[in-house]
Amino acid sequence: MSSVLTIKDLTEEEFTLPGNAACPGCAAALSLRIALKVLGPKTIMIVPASCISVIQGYYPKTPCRVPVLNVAFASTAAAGSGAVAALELKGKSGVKVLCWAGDGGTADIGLQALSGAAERNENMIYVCYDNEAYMNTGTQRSGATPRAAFTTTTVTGKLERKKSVPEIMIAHRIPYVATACAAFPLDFASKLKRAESMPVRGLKYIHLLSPCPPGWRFPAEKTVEVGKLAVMTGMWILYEWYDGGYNLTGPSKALLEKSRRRPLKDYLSIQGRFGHLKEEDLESLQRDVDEHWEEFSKKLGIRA
Ligand SMILES: Cc1ncc(C[n+]2csc(CCOP(=O)(O)OP(=O)(O)O)c2C)c(N)n1
Ligand code: SF4
Ligand SMILES: [Mg+2]
Repeated sequence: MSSVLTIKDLTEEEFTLPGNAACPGCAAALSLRIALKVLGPKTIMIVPASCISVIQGYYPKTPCRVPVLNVAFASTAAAGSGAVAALELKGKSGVKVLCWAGDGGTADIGLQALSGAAERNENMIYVCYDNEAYMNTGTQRSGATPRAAFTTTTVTGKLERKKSVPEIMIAHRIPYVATACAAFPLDFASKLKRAESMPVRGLKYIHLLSPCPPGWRFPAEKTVEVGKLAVMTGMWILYEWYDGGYNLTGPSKALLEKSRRRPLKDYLSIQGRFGHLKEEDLESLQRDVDEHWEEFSKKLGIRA
């Protein structure tokens, strides 16, 4: 596997242009900018209904300098599979297919199409930008919304736990699965580069935590701070899975020991969506994080 990219490895050329419809502080728009710098102009994007479908353009304008196929909400991975097949039939090599879908479009309505594409091991990259709710339609809960978070359909806090799509993808035994966070763009860029340059054909999946100021209820200038806290508190673990084994990446490498992790409260208390929580709720969520790490640490070093 190649090493971690530095800022000098990213081209100064821009493939998403300013003046688009993203909210100030939108991590999804920031990450898309980075992603297209890594993948370059020979990329076809497949985008379902979501904030990104709005950001990539109100017809006839678009900020994206690559072709974008807008598809129905459930069909991202199916449409991506079709694009891969069409490119192969036309004998066009070197063109990358990038599916870029939200958590609603991935963890919920698009999951069967994604599972089918993973089982067929379609030769494409799939990024789920996870802002942990259906943001484009006004912050309804999704399968990826974390427990206790306020959304407009969980007004006293979500009761269920977050669904782990990366673990579901690992169960499909595709060549590459990783998590990333928009606040660590070079970690994300390195993972995309790895996914792109792997010699083996097949589906590469990256699950990108993408803080959303209006949906998570924090000021727009705090996007990177919130994303960093998600990782530093251990709420979000940065890892890769390939060749049957897990590796921690970025700052998560140093967080196996509980004492090195920031208290979860630091992450929760700066977001309005967790503003209703009492001390005992915070303690219960902290226990979830600690248990998750304990479970996760047992998988490290095992290759099967
Ligand atoms: C079949 C269908 N149901 C509902 C919608 C309405 N809709 C458009 S975008 C969206 C939310 C998408 O959520 P997510 O995938 O998490 O992306 P985000 O908006 O958060 O970026 C919904 C429900 C739709 N376009 N098609
Ligand atoms: S609602 Fe959130 S994800 Fe959607 S454009 Fe605004 S900041 Fe980005
Ligand atoms: Mg979403």
